[in-house]
Amino acid sequence: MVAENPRETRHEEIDAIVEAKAGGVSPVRDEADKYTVVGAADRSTFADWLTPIEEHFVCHRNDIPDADEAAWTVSLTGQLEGSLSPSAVREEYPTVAVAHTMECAGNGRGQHEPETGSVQWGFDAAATAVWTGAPVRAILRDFGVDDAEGRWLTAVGGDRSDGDDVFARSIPLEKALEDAVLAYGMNGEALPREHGYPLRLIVPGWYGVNNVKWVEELRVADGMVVDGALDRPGDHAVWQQESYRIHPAGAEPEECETVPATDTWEQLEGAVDHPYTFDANVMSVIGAPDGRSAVAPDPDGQVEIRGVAWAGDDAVERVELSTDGGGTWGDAELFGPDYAGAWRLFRYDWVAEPGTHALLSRATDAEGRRQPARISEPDAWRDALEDDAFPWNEGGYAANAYEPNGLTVEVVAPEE
Ligand SMILES: Nc1nc2c(c(=O)[nH]1)N[C@H]1C(S)=C(S)[C@@H](COP(=O)(O)O)O[C@H]1N2
Ligand SMILES: [Mo]
Repeated sequence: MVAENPRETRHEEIDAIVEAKAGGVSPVRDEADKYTVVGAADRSTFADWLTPIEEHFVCHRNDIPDADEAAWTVSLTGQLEGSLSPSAVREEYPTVAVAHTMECAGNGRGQHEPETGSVQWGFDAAATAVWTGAPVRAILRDFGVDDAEGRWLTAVGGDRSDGDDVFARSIPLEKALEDAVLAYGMNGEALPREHGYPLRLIVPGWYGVNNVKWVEELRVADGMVVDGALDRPGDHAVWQQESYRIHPAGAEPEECETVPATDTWEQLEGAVDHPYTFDANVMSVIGAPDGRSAVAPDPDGQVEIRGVAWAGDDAVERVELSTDGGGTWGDAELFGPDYAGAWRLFRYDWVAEPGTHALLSRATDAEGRRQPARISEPDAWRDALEDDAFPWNEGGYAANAYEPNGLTVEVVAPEE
């Protein structure tokens, strides 16, 4: 495919990130060759709870700002007044660590048929890191905000677009006060440039796009960002009101200042016409075996299947495993760390006969919502949900169907 406006800086950035991450990730380009993205290189990322920085996917639109911590400031605007330096964030507020499963809202986009454009992710744009920073609650309280009162927090990134749009995202103030963090550390290390140095917002359990990198403005207002809301040039609401909304082909979502429900699934079920991608939908991925080489069962004839399951800021209730392509299912065991907003590990002891087997996992969240089997045809929209399908949508967002994430495994005779 020939790109119209390939940006050479993209390639240099991708190459540098891939090199720095030493094989843990591989590049995924979009058709316009405009976006820097890299995703997990293989399934092994989904066999462990903590994702090393080297295996954590990277997704953003514009060139990474050449940030200097000493010169960086965060403007506080709207109903806030003042500014913050990275050293003030570090020194004047408590330090907390939060576990967060970051999933790009476009994860699974490449599973849509027909294709939906942009980056064709499989299941590779998900990862769990422990982020260190100051609770947004502590900062906002210091600036006089105690109550959510239906208000919204907008974070603006310091990355400059090659057009005139501003990377701004809004979340309900209630969520921001509950557990959001203005982060400066990742897995115990200084925040890497490509992950948002010097400061990024972390919104536990919410899709990647809400986790604004290179934060240079925080704004409290009565509504979410709409065009013209910010005191700066450019288009302010592209990433909140146009992109990252779930809608059928040809629909043009209206700008909203507020919505009756923020849970993404609840919006999809009908609460909002063209849902916003806020908290992540229930998902699971098998990490081992990885399907790349044949597996030999242990002397008891067993193979351990292991993976991760998440459900945004809801809890994972159950993970089921099928080793016969969905004909029969058994319950996997959930184990390991259990933090709101982060994935759970699951394991399943499989008595594996030699031969070829189709493995599938499907998770159910605490609200009783189970991953649908497949992505629907383009014309089904919400009706798809009743048919065990995820609605095909034009941006390819929030897909959580389990069949496309399955794998085929070759089992050989047990080890003696
Ligand atoms: N400023 C800014 N923040 C951003 C983005 C961006 O383009 N600009 N991309 C978002 C998207 S779409 C995702 S999926 C996550 C990815 O975070 P990561 O690169 O640390 O994995 O960052 C989000 N934050
Ligand atoms: Mo994303």
